[in-house]
Amino acid sequence: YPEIITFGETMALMMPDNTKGIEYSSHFHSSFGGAESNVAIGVSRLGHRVGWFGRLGKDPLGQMIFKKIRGEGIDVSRAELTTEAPTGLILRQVVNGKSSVYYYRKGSAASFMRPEHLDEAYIKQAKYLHVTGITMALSESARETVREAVRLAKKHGVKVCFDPNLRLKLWTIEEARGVLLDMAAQADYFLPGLDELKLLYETENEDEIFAKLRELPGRSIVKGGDDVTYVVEPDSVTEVPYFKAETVVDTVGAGDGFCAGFFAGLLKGYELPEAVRLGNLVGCMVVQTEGDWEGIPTWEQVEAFLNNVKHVER
Ligand code: KDG
Repeated sequence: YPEIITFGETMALMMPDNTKGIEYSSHFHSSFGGAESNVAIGVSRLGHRVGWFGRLGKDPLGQMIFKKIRGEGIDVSRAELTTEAPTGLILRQVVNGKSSVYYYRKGSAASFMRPEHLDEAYIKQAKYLHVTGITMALSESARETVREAVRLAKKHGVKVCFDPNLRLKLWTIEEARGVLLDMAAQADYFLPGLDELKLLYETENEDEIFAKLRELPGRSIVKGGDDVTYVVEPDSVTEVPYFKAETVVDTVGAGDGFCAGFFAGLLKGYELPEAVRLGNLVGCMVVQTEGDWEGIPTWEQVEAFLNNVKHVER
């Protein structure tokens, strides 16, 4: 049985293999992406049992995603391929060093997710449930599904981890604010980025932000500080320094890599700052590779890095 369960929308991802932009490209690299499945891939590579579910279209893109997620050793027994609607698609380009995404996901299979799709017995046996604000932005029924999953988790003492993952291409800050802050107040671990908090709390003042976080019942782990991640507890704020990336190739997926490392740390029984340190390390490794999840290390690679084991070429 999975130690941690996550669910959400995973989309096919197409990206030009150059920097001319989508409009002028005829060759595309095909992959897939979704914040929750990125996290699941990370937790699995770091040596833990993880379940991911969501609805995919019963179409070639859905089949591709399903097989690849399963191929990462993730339990997909509750995922469903449906003829109800197609698999969502995301196009991404990097032009002049600026990364942009274009979504083709309105009316996708995942947006038809409903509370009835949840399996209480499955959620009940996990230690952690991970949900994100992206799912809450997809549709009213997907939002209700997140709320119901959290209710079930709480009923059974499963700890709730919530990453707001604010996506302003999916909803406005006015629509998102109340929904995300309400969920933050229910989480055992709230995992926002500092820039998201500035928008959610409508202030640039970090002391004010930390004061608000301290009022939440759970712990907050704040990503995206200048060179630290913050652990906010009722009576303290701890700074956990970043690892230095040699080269930054692609920052997308860094937050998901962080979450994966952090959850793996929790599952290994680490104290909070130590789990955050593992999150920082995984995030640092992800930004050095192109792609959302491709660069997430295995546990062996983490150990090799920490023990300064030299790479043997041949
Ligand atoms: O965190 C990376 C995700 O943003 C990416 O994989 C796609 O889930 C995604 C989204 O909705 O933007």
